[in-house]
Amino acid sequence: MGNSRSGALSKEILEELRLNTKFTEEELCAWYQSFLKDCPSGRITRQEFQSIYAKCFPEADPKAYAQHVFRSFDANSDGTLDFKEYVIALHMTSAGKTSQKLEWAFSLYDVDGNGAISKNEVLEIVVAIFKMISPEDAKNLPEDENTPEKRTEKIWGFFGKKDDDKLTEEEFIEGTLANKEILRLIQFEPQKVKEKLKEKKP
Ligand SMILES: [Ca+2]
Ligand SMILES: [Ca+2]
Repeated sequence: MGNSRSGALSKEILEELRLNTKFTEEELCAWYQSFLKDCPSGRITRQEFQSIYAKCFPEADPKAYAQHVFRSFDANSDGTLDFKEYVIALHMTSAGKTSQKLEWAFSLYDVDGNGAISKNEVLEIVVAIFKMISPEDAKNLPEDENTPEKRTEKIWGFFGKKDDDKLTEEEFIEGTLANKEILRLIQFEPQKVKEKLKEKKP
């Protein structure tokens, strides 16, 4: 950790990031320098993360969604995002393979982190997603998915689960890969946020 203060990435972290993402050593080092400029502490706090979302969605209420995304990125649950968590998160949600994106989606939906998704957890995330949808776009949603409750019913129905059933990670990923409709319903593509976060790249 001493290394991060001197402005260089430790060899271990660099190597791990190089193996797990498509970024080169040069890219990662340059990126780290600009990350430190924006976050001199080397960490993004929950509040900072939320304010990025708030700037991107001034018309919406992105607080709940930002909280859930932050939780899913904070791999060691210490309440901050360090450079490694930040790079892996960006890689998984933008450049990663579909299976990596779905692994991330699973962790987003597994709100209590117990390794399974309940119908209530689906509802909790869908409610957060709905707060991000502008009233204009909400008007155009199909009748059977224009409230969080209806959309949750539809998602849960696709998985063929009873109300008290749980979804394992495997079921979640297989179901989503097999059915494009589920994929469409579970996601909110925060394109603007991704662009905003990527601006930190050199
Ligand atoms: Ca962390
Ligand atoms: Ca759970």
